[in-house]
Amino acid sequence: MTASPPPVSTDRLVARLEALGRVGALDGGGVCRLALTRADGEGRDLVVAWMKELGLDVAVDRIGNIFGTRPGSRPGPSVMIGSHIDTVATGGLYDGNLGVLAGLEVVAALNDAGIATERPITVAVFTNEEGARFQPDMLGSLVHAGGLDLETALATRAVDGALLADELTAIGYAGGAPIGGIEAQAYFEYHIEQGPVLEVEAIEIGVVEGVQGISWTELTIVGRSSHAGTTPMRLRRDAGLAAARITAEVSAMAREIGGDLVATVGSVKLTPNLVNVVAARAVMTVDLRHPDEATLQAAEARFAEIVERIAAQEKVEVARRVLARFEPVAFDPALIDRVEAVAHGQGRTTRRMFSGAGHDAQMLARVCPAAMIFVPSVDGLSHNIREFTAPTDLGNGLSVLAELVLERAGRANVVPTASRGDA
Ligand code: HGY
Ligand code: MN
Ligand code: MN
Repeated sequence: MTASPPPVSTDRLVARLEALGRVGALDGGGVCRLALTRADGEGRDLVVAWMKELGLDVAVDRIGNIFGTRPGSRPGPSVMIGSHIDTVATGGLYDGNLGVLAGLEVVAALNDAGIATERPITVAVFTNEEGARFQPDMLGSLVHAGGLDLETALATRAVDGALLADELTAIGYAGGAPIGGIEAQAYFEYHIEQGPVLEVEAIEIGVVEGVQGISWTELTIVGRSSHAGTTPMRLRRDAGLAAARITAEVSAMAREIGGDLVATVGSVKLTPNLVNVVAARAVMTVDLRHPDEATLQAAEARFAEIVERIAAQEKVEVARRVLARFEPVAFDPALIDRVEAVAHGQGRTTRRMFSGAGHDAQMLARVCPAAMIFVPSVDGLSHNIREFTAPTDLGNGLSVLAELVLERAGRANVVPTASRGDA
């Protein structure tokens, strides 16, 4: 049975995406709202203000997750719509923001149409989904789902040395609500694909079956600084060379194993990082991902062998620190079927797919049925200031989300005191 959704407004969604995109806007386009920075705090303030305008009950938990709840006609677990508004340093308007602001748009449309629901509806903003400043990624939703204890999370150090607890307090989001206090009966996350598949295949809606496994490792390579001009190659203990060789071999490994395996060295910091000094130290990150856990473990074993061999050859010491390790996650089959059926009911083309990116939905899947809706990314780009999804595509996913949420929350007979939903 479909629950014909209230008329949602893509224009109002785009207006909110653009308004939020002005917070932390980069010269030349794009957004930088790294988790728990002042810009993230300002973005949170804007979203909370919109939540209050929509008449939502706002709660902030102790890891800074924000929950805006529209009461239902009967108490009980919420139908939760969530994502994140923190970005990478070269972020776009849509990654994460779309899922949160589409949730607000669903609420606004219900308010405008005077539709009450039986179940409460909660729009959630999870802390530090990106993992760019604090690791692991999806930290806030992981704590919410009971996968990381609060004290450990609060004690996390940022890549810039700041303490997570201090940063949370500094932006005013060290909330008092208990972790996991708002229970979800189901969780929907609407997100851009961030890859090329939907665009290349000209498909409108991605029906996401799950998220691939993620393995993040930090290597600290210690060699010995020496003079670039006087030190013969055979006498060097060059941390920079070791990092470069590991980078090249990990990438070659991914290409050799092939299939869906991806390997990325996104960060390399050399010390002293000077033109005429053989690097004493290199701190680098390696991101490995694959949809199959056994294949990911095999890649990790190969990665460890590469590091050991190169360390011996270059006479450097290497320390490893796991930054994140999540096994592949499968979403709820019944909910996946509903995403597909609702999209088809609205005349949309679909294809089932695994997510290459991590998402808060993979953590919520630990505590309730979860599913995701994807829409195309132009040129498959994300984590890039040119990230773009056309308004038509934004509207397609928004309508599917609205119908799924109303179906799950159930229409109630009472007419709530609606508030205007203007952006
Ligand atoms: O890294 C990821 O997949 C996500 O953007 N945190
Ligand atoms: Mn995201
Ligand atoms: Mn992201």
